[in-house]
Amino acid sequence: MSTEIVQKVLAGDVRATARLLRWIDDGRGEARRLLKVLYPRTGRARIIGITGNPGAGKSTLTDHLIRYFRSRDLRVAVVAIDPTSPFSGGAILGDRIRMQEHATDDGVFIRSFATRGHLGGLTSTTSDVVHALDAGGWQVILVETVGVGQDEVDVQRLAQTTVVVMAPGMGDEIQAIKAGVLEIADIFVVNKADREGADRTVRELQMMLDLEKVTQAELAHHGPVQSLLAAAEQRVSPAGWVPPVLKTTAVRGEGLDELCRALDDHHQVFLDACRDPQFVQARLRQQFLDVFRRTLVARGWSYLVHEDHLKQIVDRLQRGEADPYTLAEEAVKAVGGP
Ligand SMILES: Nc1nc2c(ncn2[C@@H]2O[C@H](COP(=O)(O)OP(=O)(O)O)[C@@H](O)[C@H]2O)c(=O)[nH]1
Ligand SMILES: [Mg+2]
Repeated sequence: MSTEIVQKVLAGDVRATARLLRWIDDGRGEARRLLKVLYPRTGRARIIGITGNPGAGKSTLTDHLIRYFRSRDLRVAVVAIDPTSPFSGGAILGDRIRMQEHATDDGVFIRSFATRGHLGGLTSTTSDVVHALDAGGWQVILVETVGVGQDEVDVQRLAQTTVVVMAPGMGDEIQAIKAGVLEIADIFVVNKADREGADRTVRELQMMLDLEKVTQAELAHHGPVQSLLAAAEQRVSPAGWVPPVLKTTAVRGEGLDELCRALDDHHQVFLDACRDPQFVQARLRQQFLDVFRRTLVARGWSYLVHEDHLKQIVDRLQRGEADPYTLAEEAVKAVGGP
């Protein structure tokens, strides 16, 4: 049964792919088994992240990008992680009608997922979704996320190129620093250039980018675990790329040529960087740490809910028999696993 779905996913079968993505999203063990089989077929897709606050214009831009890549005859998949996305039916009618243009094109695959927040640290499975699509031969994968949560930042680390979309007068600028989006952006887009304040937002961004360079240079000295965590947090991106700040008016298709050119330029820089084995190793290490962290947390959590383990621990705490540090270490030892 599972070999059949694997074959279908590899052949780009839309229904089988949709089923696998649902399994991934539901966190079914079966999905992980299939991902293991699919993994050797990954690594071919061009993965582009598009992140920014709700309403910034991500989906409108994505719509143009789909058309751009389709005009080059590439198979395009869109993964939207955004409860307000038109793909999930949460937006105004006009957007949804516009998206239907792609519904009849079998070279386009669009799926949306709701953000789930940080349920017990079980972070998003979006990278698994991307891997499945990559194995299925989708040549361009556009991942639209709302760039505020850790989940989203995690996803964008997987992307080869990340576009951060902002709109003037939305308070995006402050948000940007908070969510660390400056660090993940390869290209900044100030959309809604038809609105007042676009030039000011561009200027402010440019100033913040200059500041960022300074703070990065003075990153502190850490112990080995902190260094590992810091490395896991940091996005691996090609050295020497200076993120451009572009202006677009997505509703009118203005500035899109420049955006597409910047995407292609960055893609080339990324491909060049991949000729350096150390760069590839850094990316692989990061991908592993992501899977490792999720495996660890999932194992730990299922141990706690299994056979009332958590209750037993809390009972012992309540009776004053042990401290939480010792109990946590004992629990970790017990988790072990095959
Ligand atoms: N004025 C103006 N509105 C835009 C522009 N781009 C998108 N919008 C509108 O802004 C709203 C949100 O766009 P959407 O693409 O759904 O944003 P998302 O939430 O970031 O995906 C929609 O009503 C769009 O039509 C633009 O360049 N100028
Ligand atoms: Mg959207």
